[in-house]
Amino acid sequence: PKCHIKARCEIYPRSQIKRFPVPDDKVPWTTKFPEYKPVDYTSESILKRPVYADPDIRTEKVDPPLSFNGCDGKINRVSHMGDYELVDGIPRNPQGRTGLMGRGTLGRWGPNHAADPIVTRWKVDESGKIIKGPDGKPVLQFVSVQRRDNHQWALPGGMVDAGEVVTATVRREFGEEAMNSIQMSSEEKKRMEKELDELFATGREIFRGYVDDPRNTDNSWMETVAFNFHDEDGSCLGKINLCAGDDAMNVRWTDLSGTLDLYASHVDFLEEVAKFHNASW
Ligand code: RP5
Ligand code: MG
Ligand code: MG
Repeated sequence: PKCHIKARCEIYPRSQIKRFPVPDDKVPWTTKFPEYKPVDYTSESILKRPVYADPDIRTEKVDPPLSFNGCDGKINRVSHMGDYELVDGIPRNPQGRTGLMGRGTLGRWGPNHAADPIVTRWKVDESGKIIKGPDGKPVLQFVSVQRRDNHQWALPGGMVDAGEVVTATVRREFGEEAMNSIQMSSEEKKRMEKELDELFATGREIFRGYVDDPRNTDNSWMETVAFNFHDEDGSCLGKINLCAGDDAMNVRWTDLSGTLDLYASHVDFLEEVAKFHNASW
C-alpha cells in the first residue's frame, strides 16, 4: 500500500531540513528499523507560539497536560483514524515513519484538523452540451487553487479554527481562497454568503481521515473532512465569481482526470468524486 509518499519528501517544506530516508517497507512502526534517527525539527514560527500552536511539551512543563485523544476546550485532538499512541507522552503518527520528529511547520501535536471543499460542475461546450472525456464519460470540473507556499494546485481547503464545525470551515475557506472574501466590503460579503447558501446546502462527505501532506512528521499530521458541493445544472455557479485570495495565488476550474497532479493526497478525494458522479477519470 502506498503510504507516506508526500510525507517522506526529501526536503521538509519551507526549510532546508532533510528528512531521514525511510524505505517503503520501513514506514510501519511494526517493522524494526534500529538505524532510524529522524531529524528533530520545529520551525521558528511555530516555536513563537501563534494562536494555533501548542506549547513545546518536550521542553516546557504544561499543566494540566494536553488532552491527547480527547478535547482541550475547543481544540479537538481526536483522530479520525482512532486512538493514536503516545510515546513518552508525545503523539505518534498512526501511518508510520516520516523521517522527521517534532512538529515541523504544524502547530498541533497529533492531528491537525482541516476541511476541504470540492466544488464541481459538468464541463459544457458553447451550446451547453456536456463534453465527454477519452473514456466516453462526461467530464466534471472542480475549483482548484494554486497554493502560495509551494505553487502547487490544490483544493481550497484550510485548518479548522478552534471551536469551528467543519461544515463552517469548508465554506469559510472556499470564500477566502476561491472568492477572496477577506478583501470584500460587508455588503459584498453579504451578497457572497447568499450566493453560496444554495450550493453549500447540498454537501456530501467524500472523505474523512489522514492526509498524506508534505508537512507531516512523526508527531504531527494533517487530517481532513472533504465535502463535495455539486452544481448539477450550473445554476448556482453561474453567479459565482472566482477570485484567488488569502493563501491562494490563483484559482481556476480544472477538469477531473486520473492524470491530475495535486497537492498532498487531494487526487484520491477527486477520484472518489469522479466515481460517485460516474464522470470521466
Ligand atoms: C491539506 O492541507 C488539507 O487537505 C487542506 O487542503 C490543507 C490545509 O492546510 P492549509 O491550506 O491551511 O495550509 O493537508
Ligand atoms: Mg486558508
Ligand atoms: Mg488552504
